[in-house]
Amino acid sequence: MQTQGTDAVMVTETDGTKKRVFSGIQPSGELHLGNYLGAIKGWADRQNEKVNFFCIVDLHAITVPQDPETLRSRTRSVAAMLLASGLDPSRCTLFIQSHVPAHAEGCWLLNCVTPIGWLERMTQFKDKSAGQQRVSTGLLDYPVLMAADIILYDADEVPVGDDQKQHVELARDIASRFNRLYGETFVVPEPVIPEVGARVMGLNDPAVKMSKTHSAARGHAVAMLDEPEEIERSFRRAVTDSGNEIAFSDDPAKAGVNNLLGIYKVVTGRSKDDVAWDFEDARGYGDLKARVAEVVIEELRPIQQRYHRLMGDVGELDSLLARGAEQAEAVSGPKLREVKERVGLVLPG
Ligand code: ATP
Ligand code: LTN
Repeated sequence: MQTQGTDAVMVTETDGTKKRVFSGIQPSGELHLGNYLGAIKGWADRQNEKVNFFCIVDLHAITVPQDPETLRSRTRSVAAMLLASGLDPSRCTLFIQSHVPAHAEGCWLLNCVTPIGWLERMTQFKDKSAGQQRVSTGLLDYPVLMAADIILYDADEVPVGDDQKQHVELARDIASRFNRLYGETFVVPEPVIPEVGARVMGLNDPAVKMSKTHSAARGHAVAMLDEPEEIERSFRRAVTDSGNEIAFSDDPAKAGVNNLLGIYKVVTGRSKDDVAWDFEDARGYGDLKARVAEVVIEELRPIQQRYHRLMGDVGELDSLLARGAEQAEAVSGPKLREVKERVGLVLPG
């Protein structure tokens, strides 16, 4: 497939000085504040500095059972939410993973150089397969597909929450192994983990990361589309401790307050010291919770408005995603051909 139009060239071209960034998000549930603060906001904020590829990883989502219609509508909904959160198609390539066949094909080629023991050791595989009656081969292979996503674009940096660091390290191992076996082919990527916001914890249990998987539990997550009253209620119910000290802390007993301060810090973009100043006059945890809820509501309000506008024109959304897939194909397609050549496949004439 050829890249068409000037837009496509502008966002994928690199003069060699700008780093390439690749990241992905699963359309496996309703997006929440953890996804936004730990991933999406950072992607949007840094679009100008790098050459960016952002992928909605539907092939990863189906490694566990999904209802087909729900998956389809969530995939579009995630795309709209990413755009509403500030991803700008003129400054990044946003696309759906299954629209670019190089990802699945690349995964197969990389499978053939990946020792199975590397996959059996992955903590996400152990967590997601524990206690399940049926575990798909896809779930075990998940990190190899993720490695293909990243290294087919010669990504230098992979911004992710700290839960995904092990997968990026595996992508590094796979890239290095392929390079050793077949000669220099791939850039070895680095994970980039935001310091605060890397792990937003559940409001109902600050020992567990906020996740789509647990979103159904009452008071666990703030969904990106929650109404202001719902957001206030979730923060009001947030689990804290029996003390009254409002300070950042590594003490597990203070994890609830630490989480609330971390959320406030990332949303407002202030330093830790400034956050401490902001709460000097706070009247207890009730006040802390109300103020955090307020900044979150104000952050989400314009995003929600833009989201509803985008979802009102699915045709336009689909054509944006089609353009993204063309741009992605223009980069990953030639890389895939190089990989095939290196391993000894006959390329179609
Ligand atoms: P699941 O429950 O299906 O694993 P998830 O909510 O963890 O989903 P992902 O699709 O796995 O979300 O993650 C998308 C991005 O959001 C990743 O970069 C991930 O690291 C980040 N992320 C997810 N949850 C959090 C969180 N609680 N805090 C910070 N970042 C997060
Ligand atoms: N496994 C990641 C999603 C993901 C991804 C990627 C992230 C799939 N492919 C490539 C970064 C780069 C997750 O669940 N957050």
